[in-house]
Amino acid sequence: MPPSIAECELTHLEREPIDFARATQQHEEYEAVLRSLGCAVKRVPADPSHPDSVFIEDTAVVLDECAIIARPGATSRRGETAAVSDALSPYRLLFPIEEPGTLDGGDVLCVGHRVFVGLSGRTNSAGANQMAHILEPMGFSVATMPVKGCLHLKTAVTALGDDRVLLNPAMTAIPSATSDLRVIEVDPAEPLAANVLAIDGKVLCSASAPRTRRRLENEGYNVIPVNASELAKAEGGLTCCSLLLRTL
Ligand code: CIR
Repeated sequence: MPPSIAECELTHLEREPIDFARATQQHEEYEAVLRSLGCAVKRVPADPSHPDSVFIEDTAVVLDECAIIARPGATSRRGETAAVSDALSPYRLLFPIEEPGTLDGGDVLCVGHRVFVGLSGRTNSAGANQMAHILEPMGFSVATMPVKGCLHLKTAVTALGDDRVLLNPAMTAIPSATSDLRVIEVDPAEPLAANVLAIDGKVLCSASAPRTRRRLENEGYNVIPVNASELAKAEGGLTCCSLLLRTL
C-alpha cells in the first residue's frame, strides 16, 4: 500500500485523515488471516502513482477458467492493471475489458458459474456486455444487477461460499430469474456489513459489524472479525484488498 493512499478516490465519504502506520498494520493483519486459512500471499509492489492500488480486487476478476483484466471506471485507477496483468499471466489466460467498456472487479459477484455485474458509477453496460461475451462461451451465465447508494456491487452483496449470499436489500436486488440463491440480510443498523470475504467456509467480517456477525454465526458460519477501519476511510472493504485464485 502506498502512502499516497491519503489521495485516494472518494465517492460517498468525506475525506478523513488516514493513519498510514495503522492502515499498514491492519493490512498486515488481514494478510495474516489469509495465511492462517492456508493462502499463499503474493504482493504486487505498491505504486505511489496509484493511490488506490491496495484495492487490487478492482483490477481483475479471477476465475478458475481465466482472468478478466478490468478497465477501472475511475481514470486515476486505469494504470493499476498493468502490474496485476503481469502478476496473473503465469496463472491464467487473460481477457481485457476494452474501451468503451468500464468495469471494476468490485462490481463482479461470482456464485459458482453465475456471474453478476453491478451497474454502478464505475461499471457500464458495455463492460457488462464484454463480460458476457467472454464468459458465456465458457459456460457462465452473466446478469446485471442495480447498485444504489454505494460504490460497488460487492459493497451491497457478497458470496458466502455455497449458494448463499450476504446482502443489503437497500442497495441492490437479486434478479428474479436467480431466486434460487439463498439470501442472508445484513443487520439494518450495519448497512456496509455485506462486504465479507468467504474462504473455504470461514468468513472474514468487519469488526465494526457485530450484529451481522451474529446473524452469520447463527447460520452456522465460522466468522473471523477483521479490523479494517483505516481502509474503510478510503471506501475499501474486505474483498477489495485481495484477488483470490486457486492454483490449478
Ligand atoms: C475507490 O474509490 O476506487 C477506492 N477509494 C476504493 C475502492 C474499493 N474497492 C472495492 O470495494 N472493491
